[in-house]
Amino acid sequence: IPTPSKATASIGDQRLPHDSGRDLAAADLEKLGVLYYRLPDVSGVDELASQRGYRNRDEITVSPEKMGAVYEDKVKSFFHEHLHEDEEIRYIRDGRGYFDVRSKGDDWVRIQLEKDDLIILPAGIYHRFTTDADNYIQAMRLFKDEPKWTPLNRAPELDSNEHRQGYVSQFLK
Ligand code: KMT
Ligand code: NI
Repeated sequence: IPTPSKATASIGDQRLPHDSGRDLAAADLEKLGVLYYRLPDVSGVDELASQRGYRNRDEITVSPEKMGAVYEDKVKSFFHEHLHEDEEIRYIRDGRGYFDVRSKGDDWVRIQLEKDDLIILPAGIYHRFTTDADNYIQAMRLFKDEPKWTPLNRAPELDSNEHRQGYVSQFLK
């Protein structure tokens, strides 16, 4: 399946495409433990959620209209490289944005997402998020009971974090 995925440069405006011209397939993402689905019908999300034991969901709109003065700070904080100790599942309902994940060689891989795209980032993967130049995305966030979405910013100390170690041993060896 061709995915709307591109690699990215590490410099310049985070909201520009940084398109390397090298397309990725869903299989390339799978090797990094990242799952990508195109789900035009919300029933596909319901099915996936029940299979994986996700009973809760909410929606977030990231835009200057919705967030007001804190928008720019929020977007900067989402773009700080981090990991989580739980998976992160996002289902895009409107607008567009980019999730960047680290490749095996520690390069950034940019994943462009739009309405009806669903992405699952495994626990322990280093990543970041940004809106694009349109400054608007609406996303459904799926979670179990108490989501552990605290971003742990990239740091050498995290090499000994059990969730990081689990990710590295499963996907980066
Ligand atoms: C995240 O985890 O970075 C976010 O929730 C960003 C907004 S959802 C597209
Ligand atoms: Ni995150």
